[in-house]
Amino acid sequence: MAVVRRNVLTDPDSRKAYIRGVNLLKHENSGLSTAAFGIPGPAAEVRTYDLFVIWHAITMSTPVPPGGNPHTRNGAHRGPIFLPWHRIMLAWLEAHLQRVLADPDFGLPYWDWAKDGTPSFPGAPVNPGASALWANTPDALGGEGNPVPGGGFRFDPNDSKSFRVRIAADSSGRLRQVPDRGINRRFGQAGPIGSPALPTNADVLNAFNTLFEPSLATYDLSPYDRTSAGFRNRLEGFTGPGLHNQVHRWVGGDMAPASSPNDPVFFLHHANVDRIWEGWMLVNGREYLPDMTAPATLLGHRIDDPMVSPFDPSGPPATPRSVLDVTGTYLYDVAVL
Ligand SMILES: [Cu+2]
Repeated sequence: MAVVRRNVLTDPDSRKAYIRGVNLLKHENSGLSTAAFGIPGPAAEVRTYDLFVIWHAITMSTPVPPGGNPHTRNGAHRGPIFLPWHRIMLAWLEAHLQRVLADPDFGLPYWDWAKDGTPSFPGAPVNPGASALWANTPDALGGEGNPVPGGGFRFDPNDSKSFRVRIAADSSGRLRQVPDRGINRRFGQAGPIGSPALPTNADVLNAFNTLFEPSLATYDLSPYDRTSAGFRNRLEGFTGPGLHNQVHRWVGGDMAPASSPNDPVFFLHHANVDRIWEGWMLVNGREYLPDMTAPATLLGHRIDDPMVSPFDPSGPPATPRSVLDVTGTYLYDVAVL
């Protein structure tokens, strides 16, 4: 039976369960150490939740092809693999949450950020930071600040079970152990790494408007990198208004660098990105490009390629094709269109 992924703003039960589960995974030793991942400093136990931070940062700094520039294309971003790679990442986290919550029916909730970015009537003021998502109460994510002052992931130096960031990427993307600290958020900053606004409902709908932009009917296009036309890059945000990238920039702080899964809103954000991709496939078919006739320089991004840096080497090799239809595993309560 497929689990249902629900709207985190309107489903307090899934929100509370998510907060509880993430805190459990933050406190659970994975059995792996920082040394196993080449992270400098004395070997320290890696918590299960922090494995996701490490996988993300390492894959993001792995160029495709090898020797290339990870800012042009890497093992998880700036290419067609972006959506399948994050789909698998979310499925792994969801499975771990189901385990620690002892609830096989738990579905990862999603954050419909465009709802918070859209005025309730034309010309009305928009204040996404006032969304109930960011309340400083234990059943919400806490607001902005360094560290965030409250919420279910508040850092308490005197409580070893409280949420704490232990590993983070430096400005060059390399992972470092950091003294235990809380999450940092800076909403709506201007400038090149910030964004004063969230995407709007119109921005999301326009990503489906193939009359306006015919390439949006195609999943991805050559050269399959950060310069491509097509739907994937529109949703990733290097073309058009910025969708996925813009949300990272609007939240700011720990959501900006390669270690962005340090902020648990990462997974709620990416569940919504995944929901938009699912909506695109419902309209345009479960189509993926490139196929295996593409050159080997795209290894890791072609439809039957195992992904670069798989999450769990003991699991079956994940390929884009294997995650195009996940309707037997999970469904969204509301389709995006
Ligand atoms: Cu990512």
